[in-house]
Amino acid sequence: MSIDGTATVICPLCEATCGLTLDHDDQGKLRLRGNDDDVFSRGFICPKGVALADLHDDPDRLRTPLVRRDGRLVECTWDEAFEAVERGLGRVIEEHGRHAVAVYLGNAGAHSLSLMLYLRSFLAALGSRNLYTASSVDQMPKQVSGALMFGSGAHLPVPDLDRTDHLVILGANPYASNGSLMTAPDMPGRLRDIRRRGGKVVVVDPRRTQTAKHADEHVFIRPGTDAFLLAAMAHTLFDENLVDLGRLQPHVSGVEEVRALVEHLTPEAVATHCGVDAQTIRRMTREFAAAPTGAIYGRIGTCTQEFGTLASWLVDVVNVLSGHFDSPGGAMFTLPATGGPTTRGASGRGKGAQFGRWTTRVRNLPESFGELPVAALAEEIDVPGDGQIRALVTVGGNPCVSTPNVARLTGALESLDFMVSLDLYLHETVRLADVVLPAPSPLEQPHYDVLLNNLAVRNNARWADPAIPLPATQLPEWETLLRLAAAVAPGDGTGRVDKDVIEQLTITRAVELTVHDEGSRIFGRDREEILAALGDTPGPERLIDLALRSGPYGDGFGTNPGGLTLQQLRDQPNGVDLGPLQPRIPETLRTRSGTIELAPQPLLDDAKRLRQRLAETRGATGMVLIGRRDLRSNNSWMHNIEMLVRGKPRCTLYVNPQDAERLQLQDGGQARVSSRVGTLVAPVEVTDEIMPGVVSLPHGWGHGQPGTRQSVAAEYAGVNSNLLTDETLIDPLSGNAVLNGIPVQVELVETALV
Ligand SMILES: Nc1nc2c(c(=O)[nH]1)N[C@H]1C(S)=C(S)[C@@H](COP(=O)(O)OP(=O)(O)OC[C@H]3O[C@@H](n4cnc5c(=O)[nH]c(N)nc54)[C@H](O)[C@@H]3O)O[C@H]1N2
Ligand SMILES: Nc1nc2c(c(=O)[nH]1)N[C@H]1C(S)=C(S)[C@@H](COP(=O)(O)OP(=O)(O)OC[C@H]3O[C@@H](n4cnc5c(=O)[nH]c(N)nc54)[C@H](O)[C@@H]3O)O[C@H]1N2
Ligand code: SF4
Ligand SMILES: [Mo]
Repeated sequence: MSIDGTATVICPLCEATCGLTLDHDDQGKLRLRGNDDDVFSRGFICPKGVALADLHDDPDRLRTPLVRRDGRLVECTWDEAFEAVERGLGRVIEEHGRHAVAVYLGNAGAHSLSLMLYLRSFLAALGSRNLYTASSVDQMPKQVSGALMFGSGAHLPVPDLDRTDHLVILGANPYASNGSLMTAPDMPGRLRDIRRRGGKVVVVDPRRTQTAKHADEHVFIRPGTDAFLLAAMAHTLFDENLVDLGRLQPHVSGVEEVRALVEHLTPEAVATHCGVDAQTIRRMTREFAAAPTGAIYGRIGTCTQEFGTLASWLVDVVNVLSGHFDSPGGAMFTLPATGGPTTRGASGRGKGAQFGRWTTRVRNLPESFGELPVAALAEEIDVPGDGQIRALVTVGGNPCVSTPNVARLTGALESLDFMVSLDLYLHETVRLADVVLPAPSPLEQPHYDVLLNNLAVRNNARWADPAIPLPATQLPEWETLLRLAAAVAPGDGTGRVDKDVIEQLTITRAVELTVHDEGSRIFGRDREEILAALGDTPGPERLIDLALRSGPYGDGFGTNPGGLTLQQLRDQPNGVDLGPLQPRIPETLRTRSGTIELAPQPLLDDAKRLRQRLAETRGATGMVLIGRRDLRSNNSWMHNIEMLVRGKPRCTLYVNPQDAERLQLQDGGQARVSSRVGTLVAPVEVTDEIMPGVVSLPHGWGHGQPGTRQSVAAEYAGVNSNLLTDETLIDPLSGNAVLNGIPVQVELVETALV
C-alpha cells in the first residue's frame, strides 16, 4: 500500500501518544519517524513506533473475517461473519438471557478511537451486566480511590512533570513503559530534565530498574507494602508538623481521620515489613515536604497488589498533606479538550461515587464503573448454576495471556457455547473464537486520544486522519461495532435493527447528553441545531467534533469564535498546544461534600487490613513473584515483529545472587516456579537488580500455541507468567487482580547433558 507524500500519525501503542510521520524510504518501504513539529512529543519515537510499519505489513495480521466450520477457523465474508454472530449470540440470549453473554474489552480499548467511542453502542444493544476489561488487571484501584476522593473514576491526578522539583516514583518503570496514567512522550528526557534543573527523582521499587538507575535515589521495597510506606510517610508529616494544605485548606475534609488512622503506622512499625528502614522513610518524607514543588506518583506496582486501592489513595493523601496538590509542579488534573467526567455537570460538587450496584454471581465481587473484575471471569463461566456465562465477545485483548490463572480461564473459554473476537491477530485467546473479526491496522484508523488526553502532563489536542486508506475488503472498526450492535439489539418486533439506525441513535444521544450538561459550552442549546451543524457523515469524526466544540476550549458552535473544532485540528496536523496544567480545585470536584474527601469511609474500613497484616507478619516471608515490562513489547503483543523480538531472550526469571546461591540456580540455567495455581519452567538470569526474596518474570509471553497465527512470536514463545498469578488474590475494594507479590516456590531444574 502506498501513500502520497508524508502523513502524520499519532502512535496508539502506549500511553505516550507520540506524534509520528509516515512516508516511504528509498526502497519504497513504509517508514515511521518522530514528528519534530508535534506540539507535544517534539520528535520522540521508540522502537515500537517505528514498528507500526512492520505491523501494517505483517502477513500474519488478520485481514479477513473467519468463521468456525467443522472445528476449523476458515475465511468468510463479512456478511457471513455477522450472520454467524447473530445466530450464535442470538441462541444464547434466547436460551439463557442477555447476562449470559459477557464482554472482555482489552487494553486496545484505551487506544483505539473506534473502541473508545463505539463499544458503548454495542454494550447498550447487548444489555449485559457481564462486562470485564483490562482495567481490573491495571488501574482500577486508582480509579476507585480517585472517585472516592474527588468524585469520579476519571479524577486521576498526574504529576506536573515539566515543572516539578521532586518526583517520587513508586511501582513504575517509565524507561520501559514510557509512562502510564501520566501521558508524556519522552519520559527519559523529561525525567532527565527534572535533575538538570536541580530537582530530585526517587524510585521505590523491588527492582533497580532503568528508571531507578537514572534517578538520584533508589529504595528497594518488599512487594505489596507500599501502603505501609505511604501511611508511615503520612504519619511522619503529622508527627513532624510538616502538614501544610496551603491554598487547599478550605477544600479538604477528613484530615483528622487520616491523622488518627496513621497514628500507629509509624516508620518504625512498618520498616521491617516494607524492607525500608525507618530513617529512610523519615528522610524521604522530610525531603518531599521541604521541596518547593513535588509529586508522588504510583503505578502498576502500587495498583496490581493486595493493598492496591489503599496505596493509590495514600499516594494522594501524602501529596495533599504536604501541600503538593493542584499547584504547579505538584500532582494536578488535566483539563481535556474533549471534556469528560472531570468537567461534566455542575461545577465543584456532584453525586460522588457508587459501587457494587451489582455483583458477580460466584464470589459476589462488586461492580465498579459498570464493570466486574476480570479475575472472576473464569468462575463465572465454569461454575455451573443460574446466571452462568455461556458466550463471550473479546475486543482488543488477550485474556488467556493477560489475566490471572490463564489455565483455568482457557479451559473455561473452551467450554463456552459461543465466542466472538475482534482483534488484529489470531492469538492465544482469539484461536478459541467461533467468529473472528479483523480490526484495521493502526495506520488505517483515525486517531484522537480521548482517554489518554485526560492524563496528559500538558493540555493539548491532536487529530490524525487515517494515514493509509482502508482497503475495500476491510470495515472501519466503528462500523464493525455497529454491526455487532445490530446483531444483538432487541429490535422492535418488526425485524432487524439496522446499523445506520444505531449510528443515528449514537450521535443523537451524545448531542442530547451534551445539551443537558451544565458543564458543557452548549448547555441548553437546541438538539436539532447541533445535529445539523455536525453534518451527516457517520463515524467517530462528528462525535469528536461535538466533544471538542462543546468542551472547555471549544468554539461552542458559534458562541466562542476561534475555539477548537475538528476542522481546526485538521488544519493543524502537528496539534494544538493548550498550555501547562492549571489548578482545578474546587471547580473539578464532584464529591457530594464538594471537598477533597481525604478519609472516605470505605478506605478507612479497608485500612484495618494494614494493622492486621502488620500483626500477622513475623520475620521472614517466602519468595514472591513480580512482573516487568520491556521497551520493545506491548503487553501480550508486538511479539510477531522480528525487529522487536530478536536478540537476547527477554522472557527470563530474574533471581538475586543470594537466592541463586541458596537455590543452586545458575545464570542461563532453568528454574521451576510454582504457585498455588500453576507451575512453569523459565530460563534464569541472575542479577542484583532484583532484591533478595523476589523473582521477576515479564507478562505477555507464552506464544506458539496450537491454532494461533503468529509465526514470529511462536519462535520467541517465552512462558506465560499468568500461569502463576492467582485469581483468588484480589484487592477487595476494587476487585483488581493481584499480579505482583505472588507467593511462589522456586527450584532448580536439572538440565540433562546431551
Ligand atoms: N502478570 C501480569 N499480567 C498483566 C500485567 C502485569 O503487569 N503483570 N499487566 C496488565 C495490564 S496493565 C494490562 S493493560 C493487560 C493488557 O492485556 P490485554 O487486555 O490482553 O491487552 P494486550 O495484551 O495489550 O493486547 C491487546 C490486543 O489488542 C489487539 N489490538 C491492537 N489494536 C487494536 C485495535 O485497534 N482494535 C482491536 N480490536 N484490537 C486491537 C492486539 O492485537 C492485541 O491482541 O495485561 C495485564 N496483565
Ligand atoms: N514498552 C511497553 N510499554 C508499555 C507497556 C508494555 O507492555 N510495554 N504496557 C502499557 C501498559 S498496559 C501499562 S498499564 C503501563 C504500565 O506502566 P508501568 O507502571 O511503568 O509498568 P512497569 O514497567 O511494569 O513497572 C512496574 C514496576 O513496579 C515494580 N513493582 C512490582 N511490584 C511492586 C510493589 O509492590 N511495589 C512497588 N513500589 N513496585 C513494584 C516492578 O518492579 C516494575 O518496575 O505501561 C504501558 N506501556
Ligand atoms: S513511546 Fe509509545 S507512543 Fe511513543 S512511539 Fe513508542 S510506543 Fe508509540
Ligand atoms: Mo495496562
